[in-house]
Amino acid sequence: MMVKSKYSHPIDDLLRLDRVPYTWCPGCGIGIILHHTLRAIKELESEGKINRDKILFVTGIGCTGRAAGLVKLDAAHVLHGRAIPFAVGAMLANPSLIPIVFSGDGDIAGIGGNHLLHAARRNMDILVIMVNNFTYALTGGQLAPTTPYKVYSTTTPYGNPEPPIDTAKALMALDVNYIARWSVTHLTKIKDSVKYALTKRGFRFIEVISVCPEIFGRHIGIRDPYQLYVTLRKIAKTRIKPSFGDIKYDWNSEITCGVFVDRDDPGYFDRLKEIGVTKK
Ligand SMILES: Cc1ncc(C[n+]2csc(CCOP(=O)(O)OP(=O)(O)O)c2C)c(N)n1
Ligand code: SF4
Repeated sequence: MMVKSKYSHPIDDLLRLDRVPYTWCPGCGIGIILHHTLRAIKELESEGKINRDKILFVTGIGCTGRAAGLVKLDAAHVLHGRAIPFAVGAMLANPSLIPIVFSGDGDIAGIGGNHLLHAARRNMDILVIMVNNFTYALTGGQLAPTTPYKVYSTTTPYGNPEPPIDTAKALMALDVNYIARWSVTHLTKIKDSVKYALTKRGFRFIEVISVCPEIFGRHIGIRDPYQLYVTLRKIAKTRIKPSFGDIKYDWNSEITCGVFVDRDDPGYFDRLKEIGVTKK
């Protein structure tokens, strides 16, 4: 049932208001990240740099994945871990599309990790926004490859014995055009970064550290959303052009944020033209 509101919001026209109230828990960071992603689209549109009808918004499965059903854009809510290959396939069929993959850390770096790796290796012309809440939230808090060392999860009741993957840092080994990491406390940075990345070619990866008070917060003993934001604000340190060695992914000390890579190498479609598969 549509909930009518007397209030309007600048991104209302990019949202399916008939889906309100959304199912995200109070204090969840995903809505904030989605909001700033949509604001980036809106600003680019008002500057005449993007046509929303060309955007293909793809999510996998998870709390983050629910975003596909909430946006008023061409959107696809696909199999768990398969948002990247879906976006790539759609783009290969119609290169005029602007694919945005918006999904969780489990979806992108866990089950979809192999797709991530190879889309990055190809410098494929897509933007991937990975919402990292350190857990498989939708399914109740199992261990993700991104879960910090020693932290409780429902599948590691004695604490996580595995070192986590720093996804953004790992992608630096491949020649992609853009890698940035922010936290959900960096509102303008998220918006500006998405805006900038959408104007670039090649593979672009933005990780946003989110807060999940319901699952991850409970697992680390911080249920209060406000306290989680305060804690994250202290840990998420922005550094200007950090070197590989400077980048940290440690919940107990620092999760380095900032732009890690920004280059303009030929993307996959440029290389198709270069070898004569498609017209110049
Ligand atoms: C092939 C397959 N395996 C497992 C699942 C169960 N499953 C649904 S969502 C999910 C993990 C979600 O975690 P993440 O991608 O990090 O998203 P979040 O819910 O944290 O936003 C899993 C394992 C599934 N739907 N499909
Ligand atoms: S379980 Fe966590 S990630 Fe999922 S909606 Fe609730 S707070 Fe957000």
